[in-house]
Amino acid sequence: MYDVIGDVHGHAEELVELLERMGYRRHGGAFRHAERSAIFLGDWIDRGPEIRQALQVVREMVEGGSARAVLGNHETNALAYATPRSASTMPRHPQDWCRPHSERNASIHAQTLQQLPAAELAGWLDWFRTIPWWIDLGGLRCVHACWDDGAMAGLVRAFGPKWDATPDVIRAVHHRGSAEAESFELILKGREVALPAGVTLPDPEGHARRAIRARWFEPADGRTYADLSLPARDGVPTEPLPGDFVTSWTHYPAVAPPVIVGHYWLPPTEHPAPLAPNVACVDYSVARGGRLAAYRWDGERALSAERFVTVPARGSLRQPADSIPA
Ligand SMILES: [Mn+2]
Repeated sequence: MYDVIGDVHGHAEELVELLERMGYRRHGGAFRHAERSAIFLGDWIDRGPEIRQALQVVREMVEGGSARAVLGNHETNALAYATPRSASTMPRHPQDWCRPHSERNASIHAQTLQQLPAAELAGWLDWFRTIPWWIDLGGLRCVHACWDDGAMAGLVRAFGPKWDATPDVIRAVHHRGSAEAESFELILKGREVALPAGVTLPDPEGHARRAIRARWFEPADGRTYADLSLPARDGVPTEPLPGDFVTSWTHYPAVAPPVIVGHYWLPPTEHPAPLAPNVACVDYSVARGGRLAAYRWDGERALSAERFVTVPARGSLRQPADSIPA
């Protein structure tokens, strides 16, 4: 059975503590468990103090056969940051990269660029290329942000049943307005809801956002913006969602297999619970002084609050949330 581990963001010490708490021990060059294996949900890089060590723990387990992994948006962003928008001309401006080298994007990626020399980072990027964007085990589904059968089918049509995230694939999923870009955004970054005209909310870095992340596993009819906000937060309008939005909305069915995701920076708690009977999130914001979390899946169809394990961020006193570099 599987232990599904949320966003690590360079917090290797907490990752080792979590693995040890779940009975994993290092031998033969990787952490292993006698009866279980791990699934990592991506977002190993950026923000935290020990990015290299976090990557090493994950990669050793994947290569040693004691874990599987899916990519997070921070890894695909790192690939896009290093990929010229054009296959034939060298980038000359910040926007000539698939992920523009803007001040905001550079600051989000800064810890990775500082901690890993360029040649070393290139090696990690080549490894990221080989990692899938989702895993379907039949009874359990794992993806970084959102399970969407239509988006996944579209990517398979575009790239084949299994692909490496080559520079051409990265360019295709960053070609603005393309179906591939839309599908990629959906599964790696989640479904968003545009806020009413004129309304903005600050994102964690303080940038004004005109959309919120949405509970993609719930119906929208009769709901307000605040009802669909993931996580719930102050300032989200409590007015009903517009009719055209409601009619175009599709959601993950309640009868579909359980899905475990990371990505959502949920407010830390010692008592995590599933978001729905068939959806759980294991991102409890370790990189903002929260907790690193895992869900221990034993084949159940209805997910249970009792299956979460968390460890607190070690650096939470050293590094209060508002001092963490964006
Ligand atoms: Mn993420």
